[in-house]
Amino acid sequence: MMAPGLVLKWFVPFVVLVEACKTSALSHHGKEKKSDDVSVSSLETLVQQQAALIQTLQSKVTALENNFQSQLTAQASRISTLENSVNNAVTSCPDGWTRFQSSCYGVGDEALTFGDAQEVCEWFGGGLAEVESSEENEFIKQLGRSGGYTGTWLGGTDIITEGHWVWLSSKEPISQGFSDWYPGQPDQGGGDQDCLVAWKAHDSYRWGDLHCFTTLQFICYKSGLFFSQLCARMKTTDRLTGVNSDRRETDRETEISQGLMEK
Ligand SMILES: [Ca+2]
Ligand SMILES: [Ca+2]
Repeated sequence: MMAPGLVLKWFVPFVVLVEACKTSALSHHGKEKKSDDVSVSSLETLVQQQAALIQTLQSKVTALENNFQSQLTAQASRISTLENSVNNAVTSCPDGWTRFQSSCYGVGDEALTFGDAQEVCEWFGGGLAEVESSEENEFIKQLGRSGGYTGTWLGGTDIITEGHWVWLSSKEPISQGFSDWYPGQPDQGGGDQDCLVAWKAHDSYRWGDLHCFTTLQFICYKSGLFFSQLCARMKTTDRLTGVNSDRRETDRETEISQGLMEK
């Protein structure tokens, strides 16, 4: 049996050693926990930084989109202005016709049936006016008001299929685009009202249907003389600038263009 003194001699250091190990273990565990806390904190910081970066990028993308949209709008406006300028510069109408945008409008002052009116418009390379926009409609109404006519024929009919109104030249349904029917029209009033009229009594020339053999004044429409006028201007410019021998090739190109246009 071990002597008590010897027991104490070995037991006390053993207890001290065990306690030291416990302390060491706790200390090590604390370091791990601290290390985990640092990692989580770093990740949170990183996530916050990334979120801020995404927000910054989104703001830049939005700014770019707005800038692009405003530039697009500005360019569209410039193109529209340019188109109008070109149309104004090169569109000309026959004497007695009135230009609106790139088209010409002639008022038939003599009262004719719808069919005769269309035929007269065709003599001039056009047809009865077909309305595509409220602006054009207002322009045409004004032509009627200027003459004080009871009504003016326009180029629409449902003579082939009752109720199916189409434009004469395009054969497109009137219902697919702009229209200005007076309330209650078309009404086939009295039967067989198959031709389109801008009627004075309809709130100052809103549309109605009417018997095609009624005789009325009429509005003709034809395209502006864009290409022929443009070619004439090119030739005039050449004459004015005295460009002849130095531009034989260009003249040749002009001749080819004219040839193509005449076909
Ligand atoms: Ca009808
Ligand atoms: Ca009617």
